[in-house]
Amino acid sequence: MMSRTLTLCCLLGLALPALAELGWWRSAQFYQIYPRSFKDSDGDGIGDLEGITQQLSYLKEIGVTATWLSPIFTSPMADFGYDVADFYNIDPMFGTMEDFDKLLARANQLNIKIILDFVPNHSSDECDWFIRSAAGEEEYKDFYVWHTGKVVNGIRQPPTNWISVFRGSQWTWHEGRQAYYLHQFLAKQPDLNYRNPKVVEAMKDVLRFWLRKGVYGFRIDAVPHVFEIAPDKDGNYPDEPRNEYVSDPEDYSYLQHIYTTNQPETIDLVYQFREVIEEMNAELGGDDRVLLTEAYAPLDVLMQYYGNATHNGSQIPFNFELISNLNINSNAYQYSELVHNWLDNMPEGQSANWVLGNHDQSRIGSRLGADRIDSINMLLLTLPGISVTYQGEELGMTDVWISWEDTIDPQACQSNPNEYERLTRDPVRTPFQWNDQPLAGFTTGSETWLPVASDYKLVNVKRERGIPLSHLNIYKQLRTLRDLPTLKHGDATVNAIGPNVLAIKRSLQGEKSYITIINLSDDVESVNLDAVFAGLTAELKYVVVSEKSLRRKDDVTFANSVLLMPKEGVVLATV
Ligand SMILES: *[C@@H]1O[C@H](CO)[C@@H](O)[C@H](O)[C@H]1NC(C)=O
Ligand SMILES: *[C@@H]1O[C@H](CO)[C@@H](O)[C@H](O)[C@H]1NC(C)=O
Ligand SMILES: *[C@@H]1O[C@H](CO)[C@@H](O)[C@H](O)[C@H]1NC(C)=O
Ligand SMILES: CC(=O)N[C@H]1CO[C@H](CO)[C@@H](O)[C@@H]1O
Ligand SMILES: [Ca+2]
Ligand SMILES: [Ca+2]
Repeated sequence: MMSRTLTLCCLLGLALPALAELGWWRSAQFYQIYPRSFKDSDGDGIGDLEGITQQLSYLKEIGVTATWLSPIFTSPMADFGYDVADFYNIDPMFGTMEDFDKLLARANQLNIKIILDFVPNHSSDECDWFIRSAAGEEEYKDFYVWHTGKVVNGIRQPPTNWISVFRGSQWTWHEGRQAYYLHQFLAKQPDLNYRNPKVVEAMKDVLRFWLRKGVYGFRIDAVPHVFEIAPDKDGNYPDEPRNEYVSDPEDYSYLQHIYTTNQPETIDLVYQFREVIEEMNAELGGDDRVLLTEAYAPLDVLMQYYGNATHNGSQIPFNFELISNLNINSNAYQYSELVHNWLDNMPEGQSANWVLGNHDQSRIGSRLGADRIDSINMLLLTLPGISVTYQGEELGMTDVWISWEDTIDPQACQSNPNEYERLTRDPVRTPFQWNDQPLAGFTTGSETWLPVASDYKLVNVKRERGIPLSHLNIYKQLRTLRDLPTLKHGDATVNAIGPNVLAIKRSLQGEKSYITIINLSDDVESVNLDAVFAGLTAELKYVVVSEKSLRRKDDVTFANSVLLMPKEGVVLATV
């Protein structure tokens, strides 16, 4: 039948029905791979592209729709790849362009979409553009932000008091050009000048290049830092005001960053990047391509990233409400409020997204409590919209303590032995734990770039596959639920039931309702769900339980008295 229809279509010269899946991302499962730490294929102790290709089937196993890779571009690695020297090439540490093509081909076979990390704010100082700019070449001389500084009492000083995210002045003197250049991060990361239209066009070309190769979009890094305030008519910039409560003049928090972050032009740049995405959708056809934006910004600014009346923006402005504001002592009212902050303020027709872990933040188990890992994954995967999981959170990996001597994260290394633990991101970037072999099966070599967690014999993919209620298997069960129409398209009602219990109801006309309830506390109490949610059946069935549960999957309970163990989370369904 099928083939006859096809033949007929062809005979009549009709277009085949579109196979493109528009809006695939609206309820997708995104997974962040930190390539240095995912899988090492050649024994040098550093993860690489071939390693990722080998393990893509694992992503399929846990139901990942799309994976975004932290930077893999040519880089001197002063900031682990967030200092790009060639936006058009792969760093040899990770492999070759051929390896990348193989990764894309394998991902296509498995129907997993590859998203790249795009670092627009700056390049490496070893980037050809910077070298030409520093040399004053006409085409490139305004590719970066240069200023000759000011002279006070006969002494040359940087043009402003601006402080780098990684401590110290944002301005570094360049002998060759005889001027200061701006860098919001390391001196090895000069900021590109987005007030130069040539820079904007050059970066759009970078996007086009990778989209034509077959990636499905970008996660755009550190968007709020892209623009600084425009210089005045004399080419000068204003100083930023102080934060009186901070005394260390080298520390980023010493100043209020009103002129170097979240400038209004940023939003428009995101809209322009989205136009490139649409232009490429039209050129290449097939499934939608997406923009994910990383911005730690006020909620009203984040909502503008989605778009306005006349322009579309980022489909996925990362929602950091939960990651930034929850801590181990947060109560259910706070959880509920943070969830509502996004759902209630999001523009109509957009999709919510939920981020609870990434390469810059302490692990979920370390931040919110190891005994809440399953509950937090239940929250992440049953809230409406897009979920984003950082590698290893599905296994319940926790922070690895690393001494000052062994610390390599530049954000921490630029501080001191007393401060580094607050700043270091090494503990969340340790090698992925595949099995109980030496070095957790991450490498065949004898050492790794960061130490492997000492708990790897207990926390690893191989072992957790064999334990019915392991973190991994609960994660997989939750993933399966997400294919149900109720979880894909249903409404969500989120409520705190007292300070200790958070409840989420998902419902859809004509379908079963699903209720996630999480006990954040250490006390036992029973809840009456009928008092919180309308339209439940008298009895509810357990759909996902955790290792803390006394109940089994498919057991039933009365909706008006559901008992939860300390820190237990479960998913129930109407019958
Ligand atoms: C929407 O964004 C565009 C592009 O940045 C801007 O020109 C326009 O004024 C905005 N419209 C509204 C209603 O804010
Ligand atoms: C935004 O994107 C949607 C979906 O692709 C499209 O229907 C709509 O026309 C776009 N809106 C604007 C203002 O471009
Ligand atoms: C949550 O656990 C605490 C501590 O064991 C207990 O007092 C409380 O009753 C539990 N909550 C529910 C809804 O079961
Ligand atoms: C939030 C943040 O700062 N993210 C990235 C921004 O860019 C710097 C420098 O490239 C990275 O180190 C951060 O991870
Ligand atoms: Ca390697
Ligand atoms: Ca900038």
